[in-house]
Amino acid sequence: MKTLWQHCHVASMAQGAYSIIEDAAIVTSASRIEWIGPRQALGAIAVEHTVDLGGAWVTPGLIDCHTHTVFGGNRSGEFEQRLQGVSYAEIAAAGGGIASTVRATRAASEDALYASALRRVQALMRDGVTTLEIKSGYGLDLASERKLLRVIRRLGEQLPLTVRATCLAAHALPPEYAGRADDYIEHICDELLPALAAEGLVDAVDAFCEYLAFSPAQVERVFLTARELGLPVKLHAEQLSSLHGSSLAARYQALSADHLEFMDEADAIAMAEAGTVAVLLPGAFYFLRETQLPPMDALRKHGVKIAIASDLNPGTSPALSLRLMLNMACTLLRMTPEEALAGVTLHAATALGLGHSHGSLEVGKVADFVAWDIERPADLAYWLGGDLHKRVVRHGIELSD
Ligand code: DI6
Ligand code: FE
Repeated sequence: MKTLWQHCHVASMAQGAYSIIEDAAIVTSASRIEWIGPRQALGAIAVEHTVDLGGAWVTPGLIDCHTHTVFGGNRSGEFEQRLQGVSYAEIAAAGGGIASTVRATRAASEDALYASALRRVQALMRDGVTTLEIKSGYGLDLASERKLLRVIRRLGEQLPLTVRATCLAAHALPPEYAGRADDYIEHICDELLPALAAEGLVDAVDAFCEYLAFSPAQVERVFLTARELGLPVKLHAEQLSSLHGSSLAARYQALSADHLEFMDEADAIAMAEAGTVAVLLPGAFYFLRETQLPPMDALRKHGVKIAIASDLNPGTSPALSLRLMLNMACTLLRMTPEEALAGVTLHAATALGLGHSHGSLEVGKVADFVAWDIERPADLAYWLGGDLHKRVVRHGIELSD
């Protein structure tokens, strides 16, 4: 089916800039963009449908490239405790933190995990998200990680949404491996990852490189296994301290290194050379009341592509709005609204290995876009959450509200 979408302005985000086309037209053919440009340059064309977008601003569908959306329970009780002065270390020593989410996740059925994640995914979709990455990492054993990845696959099958599944088995040390981190890494490399990859449940492999999680040497073993399995890698790096995980990620041509508050200029140079995207997570920065900013000047100076994501997770970023993250990227990380929008479109697509097909509105790419009832593109980073009036098109088909 061929459709002409007109009476709109476009911020195509080609090359990661607004690339504005005023009074634009878009022609979609089945799920792809066949033509895009100024309306008066289109000429006569035979289409089956014409849609009047009422003067809306059209952007690519938003892409949330780093989330932990599937988990059991939540940690609002810990949030209350922390506000009363109980420290993270005390909460963790009492069995809280990631360990409590792992317990709740292991105990939950696949259907219960699906139902709770569905609500969160629907919240993200109300913000114009059409592509979503979701990590496992709260199961930490083969059966439980499989359960999470199956829920992630099911979300992608049931919803009008492109979902990428990342295996984050190396997120934390499960209790049955206490004091034996190397043995757990060996289990991931020898059994868990090969099995889940063979089942077609994994699109990419991630790990948490941190003094309270896994060392660069342990992460490297996971990366080598991913390479043998033909899977791309990503890394949680430099969130709380500088272990140069981001440089390690670059050495393995990682799609992205994420968090990065404590990275340095040498890490930025390594990432730029490898084309590894910097995924910044302003929700976690805010929720942890972090004061160390990622080195924005070094990232810009060396031309590292910067993506923004929600990091939606129960411990450090219970963020249900990607547009709110745009605002925080501007207010907290000092990004411009244009950089922030590129961070949830083209650069987020690249961080998922989808830069060739998603993330900008160009001929041949998928027709995933949002027509926003706004005055100018910066409005997307300006409003603090809320439900902006919009129409969402995925694969050339308008979704009902
Ligand atoms: N970094 C984070 O901020 C989260 N995971 C990670 O690797 C924390 C996850 C949690 O506390 O549940
Ligand atoms: Fe994360």
